Amino acid sequence: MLKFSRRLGLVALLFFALLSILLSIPRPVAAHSQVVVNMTASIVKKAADGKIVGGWDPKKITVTEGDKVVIRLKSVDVEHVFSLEGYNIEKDVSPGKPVEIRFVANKVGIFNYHCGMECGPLHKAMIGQLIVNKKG
Ligand SMILES: [Cu+2]
Repeated sequence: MLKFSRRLGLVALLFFALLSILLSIPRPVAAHSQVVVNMTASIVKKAADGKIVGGWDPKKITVTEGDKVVIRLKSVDVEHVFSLEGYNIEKDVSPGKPVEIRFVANKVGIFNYHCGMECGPLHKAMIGQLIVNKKG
């Protein structure tokens, strides 16, 4: 009987030793968040009322340094090329063929995106901005 309780004590000791080791293992720090942007591309045009319409939608993306950015891009009319300065990203998008652009926002600042393809007379107005704010 004594032998049995000694063995039980040993098992309990081992159990608590293991438990304390497991609890002392540092857990990974909260990962950077993922930012998903659903974006459409369309030819920039002058509407009937004179307003300029189309281009990238959204025209502004704001993230925090370290964020994982996913841009789900689709074109609603012709082929466009999403070109993001500073990050060396160029991605073709054709109507009916959505694409996904993934990158980590590891550079702080304001970066312009434009269309890398002559897509219409107001093609140069097809611009937007990625704003990467410093963390903390
Ligand atoms: Cu374009």
